[in-house]
Amino acid sequence: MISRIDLRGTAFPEGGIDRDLLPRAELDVEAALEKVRPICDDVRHRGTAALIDYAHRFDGVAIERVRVPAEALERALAELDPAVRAALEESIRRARLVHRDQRRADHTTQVVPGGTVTERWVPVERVGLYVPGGRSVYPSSVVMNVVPAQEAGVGSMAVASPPQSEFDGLPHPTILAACALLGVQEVYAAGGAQAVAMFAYGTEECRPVSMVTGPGNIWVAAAKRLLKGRIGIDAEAGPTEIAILADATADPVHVAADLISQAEHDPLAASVLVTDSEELATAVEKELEVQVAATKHVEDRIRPALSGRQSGIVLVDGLEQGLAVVDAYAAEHLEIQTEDAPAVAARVRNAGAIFVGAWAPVSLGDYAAGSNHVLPTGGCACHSSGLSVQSFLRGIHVVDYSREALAEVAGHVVTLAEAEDLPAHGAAVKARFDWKVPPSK
Ligand code: HSO
Ligand code: ZN
Repeated sequence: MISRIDLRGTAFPEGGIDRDLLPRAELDVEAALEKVRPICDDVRHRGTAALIDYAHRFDGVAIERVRVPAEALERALAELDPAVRAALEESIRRARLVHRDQRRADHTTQVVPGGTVTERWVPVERVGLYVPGGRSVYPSSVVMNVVPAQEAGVGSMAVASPPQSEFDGLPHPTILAACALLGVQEVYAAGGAQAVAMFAYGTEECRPVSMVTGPGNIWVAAAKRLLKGRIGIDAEAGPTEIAILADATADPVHVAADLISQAEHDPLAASVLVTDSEELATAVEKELEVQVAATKHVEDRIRPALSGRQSGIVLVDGLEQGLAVVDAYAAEHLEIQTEDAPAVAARVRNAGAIFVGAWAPVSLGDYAAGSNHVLPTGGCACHSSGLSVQSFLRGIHVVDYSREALAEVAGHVVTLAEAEDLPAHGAAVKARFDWKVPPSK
């Protein structure tokens, strides 16, 4: 079901191995851009009327308004299964603990006597959070988007999720209940590119936002890419990925279960095992057959995901090569199931999140570790981080210099301005000293 890539005996170059040797799904967001452009323009010009038309065309529902009434949110919370409510509350509590600790304090650096630069952290004023609602209805993703925004101090927040025909054109009730539980009152029944356009341009019902975050399908990713600049966005979220670096000490039952857990998301999901143990590889292959047969979503997602060219078992000569492979792969989620897992985990450079040892499966992080599950995919973990409080803050440099402090450096400013052939820059300093610039020390 899952293919093998044997890198044993391959020479690993100094700068790391070629990423193209490793399995990975490709998502052609570029090709989707031209399709979403007219949709975004239409929402820009016709607002709510366009959103109602798209709800009909893409979601098969007739709606009269896009904003979800407050009563619908209250009802969804009242009707939420108490066990799901308790689990969501615990998930929120743990996420708050972690994200609260991410808050940054303003910091002032005294550069010279009388000259300071303060880095002031200011939350984005208003954000739009996209929550998918097609194949995937994830109230946990509401938690993972809303909690960091709230802990960053974002004052105004709106959620959009596609209208569902079986729920009278409202978003899925569990999504609504999660919003209500988190105190989010502004929710819209809008999905796809049109929802991102609603947030970016605003409509009669929805005030424009400064930033849009949250996972979504290829249309959502394309709209975010198209409207980036007008709005800030988080990293584009592609199909989910799990990589496991394991040695002979790993339990094949756990390894197989964890590979299947993320394959369950999407036929394009990637499950990659990197190991130096041929015995483990064989045991995991056998275990996958057994466990896959006993789970749900087998034919539509798990089998295609595991047998797709984005998944595989990579055999390496040892831990050093294994680390080189997982660093080159830069997985969204990386599990370390080896001897002395904390020491191995400490050596990993590239991963969205690292799960250490036998008792930290990715599913724990998906729901209730306290960590965030909106993480960089597609190799972006080599340059980007997952969603955090920091994602919703801007650092503003506040420059405060006295006359004496400016005088001390004025000569250097004038010199550099002249070197760049920008004499007016220098003049702005000279004018303050009656054009007689004090020489810099
Ligand atoms: N593993 C997904 C998040 C998720 N899992 C939501 C379950 N629900 C991407 O990190
Ligand atoms: Zn998951």
